[in-house]
Amino acid sequence: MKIVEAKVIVCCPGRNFVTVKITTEDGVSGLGDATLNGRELAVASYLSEHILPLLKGRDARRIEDTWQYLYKGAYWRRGPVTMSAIAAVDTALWDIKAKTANVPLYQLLGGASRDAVLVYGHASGSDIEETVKAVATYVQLGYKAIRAQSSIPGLNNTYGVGHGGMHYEPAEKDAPPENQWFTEHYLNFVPQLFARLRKEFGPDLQLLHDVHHRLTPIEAARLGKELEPSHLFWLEDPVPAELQESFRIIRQHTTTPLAVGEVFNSIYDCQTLIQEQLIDYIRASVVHAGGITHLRKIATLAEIYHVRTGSHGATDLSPVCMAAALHFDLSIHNFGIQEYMRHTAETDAVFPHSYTFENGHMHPGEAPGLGVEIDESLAARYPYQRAYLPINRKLDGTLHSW
Ligand code: KDG
Ligand code: MG
Repeated sequence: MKIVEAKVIVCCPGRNFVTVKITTEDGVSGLGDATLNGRELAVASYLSEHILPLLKGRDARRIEDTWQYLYKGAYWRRGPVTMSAIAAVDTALWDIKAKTANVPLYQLLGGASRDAVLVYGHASGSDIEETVKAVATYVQLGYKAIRAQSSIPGLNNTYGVGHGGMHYEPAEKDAPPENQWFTEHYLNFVPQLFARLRKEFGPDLQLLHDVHHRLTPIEAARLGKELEPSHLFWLEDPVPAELQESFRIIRQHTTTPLAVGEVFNSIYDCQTLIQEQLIDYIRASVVHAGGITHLRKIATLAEIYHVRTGSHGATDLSPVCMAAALHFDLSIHNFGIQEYMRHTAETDAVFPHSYTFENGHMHPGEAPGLGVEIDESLAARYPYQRAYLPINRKLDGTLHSW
């Protein structure tokens, strides 16, 4: 089954998305997401200049071999640009394989391990009481798990706080917005927020929080310890994780479960974290961690060490990635939770899909393949717009992790 066409589609229905579309000689097409927020055109160019010309004439059925060909064949390994590009091709080939077999992708991945996939939504507010109201809105919508973020008193802008409504996109046009950071304010505030949320919503609601890489290991240890009475589902990205060993310090001090991995692109980024059981949830995603083929290997390693998955699912991951993630989540045994940030109506119109949300859970649907398509003529009406993620500075001006 030869590949006859492979192209990259860049569009901006509210935010930028990079999509690969591969078509075979018998007219079956598959899609893959290659979006890397703030660096979209680097991946688009890697695909169109270096990868897509290699695909024509290849057998679309040879998914593992194509993955190895693109990974080992480049000589230069890993990295978010390379791995997102490989991921998109890999996802499109899985889509084609499942469409050809006339089954939803999860059936090829071993079938359903559960009825539906637990997801968490994002609630945020400008202070504690507004965040309580935002969490209540998600509870009313049926969510069983909710991430809570709040503005920090005294800081002009804080990661994770939306501008009202359910859609949040931190990237802004033309130049990176600037956030402010002061660790002591943050560390004093967050335990108060979660104590209030527990008091309001009781013990059953699953509560999550994203530190977004902004603490040192010993600061993260303090936060984890102080959050223990609030029984978080997880504390995410407590420190930047280039240094995997730094999690040993956090782990020695707290029983708050830890999640990490949304910026990882390879199994080698989380090998120590998993094998030393330094984390509880691995958040690597289909799009940034080499596609279904590579993410399955990460999940299998994690399963041996009692680490569960919790894939990244922010709005910069397109509906194509969301669909792929849901098939993956439904099928693997050590699934934990899936992040679900709703896309805007414009995005959903460009990417019609069969996945659904009900009662705090999602299902990928029963359409053959991924169950998501792209309306190319609608996509063409939304051309690419350069946008940058924010940067973060301490109050004295020092650049800090965002
Ligand atoms: O592009 C960056 C976002 O995907 C990231 O900031 C979102 O941390 C994030 C999350 O947990 O969804
Ligand atoms: Mg995060």
